Amino acid sequence: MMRQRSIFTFHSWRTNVRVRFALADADTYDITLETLYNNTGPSQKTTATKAELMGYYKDMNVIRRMEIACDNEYKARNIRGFCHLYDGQEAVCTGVEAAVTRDDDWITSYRCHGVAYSRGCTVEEIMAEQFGYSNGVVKGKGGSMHLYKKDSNFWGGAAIVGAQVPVGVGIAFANKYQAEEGEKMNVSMSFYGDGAANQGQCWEAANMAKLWGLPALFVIENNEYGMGTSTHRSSALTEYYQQGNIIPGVQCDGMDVLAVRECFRYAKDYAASGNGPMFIEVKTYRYHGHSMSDPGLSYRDREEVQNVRAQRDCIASLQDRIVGQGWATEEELKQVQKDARKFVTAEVKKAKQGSELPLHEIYTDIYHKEIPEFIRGAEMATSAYNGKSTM
Ligand SMILES: Cc1ncc(C[n+]2csc(CCOP(=O)(O)OP(=O)(O)O)c2C)c(N)n1
Ligand SMILES: [Mg+2]
Repeated sequence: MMRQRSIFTFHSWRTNVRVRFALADADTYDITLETLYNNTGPSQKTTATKAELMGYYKDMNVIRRMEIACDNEYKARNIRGFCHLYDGQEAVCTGVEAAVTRDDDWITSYRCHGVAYSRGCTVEEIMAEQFGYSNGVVKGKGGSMHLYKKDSNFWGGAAIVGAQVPVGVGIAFANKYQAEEGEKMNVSMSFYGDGAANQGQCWEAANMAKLWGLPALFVIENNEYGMGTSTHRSSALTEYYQQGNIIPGVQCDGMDVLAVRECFRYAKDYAASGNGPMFIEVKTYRYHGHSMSDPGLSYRDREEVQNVRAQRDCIASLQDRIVGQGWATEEELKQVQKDARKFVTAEVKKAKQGSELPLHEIYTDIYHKEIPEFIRGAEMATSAYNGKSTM
């Protein structure tokens, strides 16, 4: 296994200085981070305990197995509709969750399974949601793209590209509005893709966030493609963390869970302390095609994917660190992988024991003061007038 060095890059337009900071080699976890602004930037070391690393390793394996289970269930036609998988990107959600608290808000795109797991949704709930069953995280009413967990301040799962970004900034506004004077604020993190990053609504939201000094993090998960379009074909600027103009930006290696964690510890503190927003670019990669209907090989070749798997994979590089440190043997880590697989299989089984909600449930969970008279379903059989089927 090739060892990767992890890079933090901080960019300040004010000083127009770009500094690259290398994490120390994989078997030590100290990182040296220097100034971003006014010599007050992240100058710290990081240490990770065995328990932390083993925890991240387990979680990342569970997410990967869960995504493989989604793939299988989709192909078996037990999951229908849109389904976007997150394998390859596991270090992002795992590292972020390790850095922030659940009082901080998180909103993301349709590629939301990993985030939902990190925010505390069970695998059973995530799978059942995709089966359309009532034991799903939102009772089977949302599906793959609309996972939520209100009690962990996880606000979805948005299917419209970029739509979550202004909503996330609205949440940041609420956080500032409701915060006690002088106290640290909860931050609101809007995650979006490289394909969304040049949308007008993202720029507008960033402008407002800066203008009003909101505790907002603009987090671009750069997995190199928006559907089948590579970043180089769609974006004049491919270093997305520089998009903020006068908003500072941070770039981190999204295939390194510790780099993600440190990056978000820093960014959270920056935004929570009243310094305003920050742009973050997390450099990651997705192994699957864009969605289940995309084999993912017409715009990139097999070799590219294989190279990322061989050289940058987030689970393999963490494994390398743990073994290098002598905290576990390869056999022990293989056992963790086996356990994750067994666990996910059992959760899928539990999920399958669920069932669909009755039809009248389409009248509930609607953001409307009174029960509406008419509900239009996908077809006549699922539409209803005054509670009665129109068929
Ligand atoms: C407003 C809008 N335009 C187009 C689409 C179709 N669409 C769905 S995903 C996607 C690509 C987005 O890519 P990116 O932001 O990089 O996210 P990723 O899928 O890589 O996570 C597009 C164009 C959509 N859902 N919404
Ligand atoms: Mg993308």
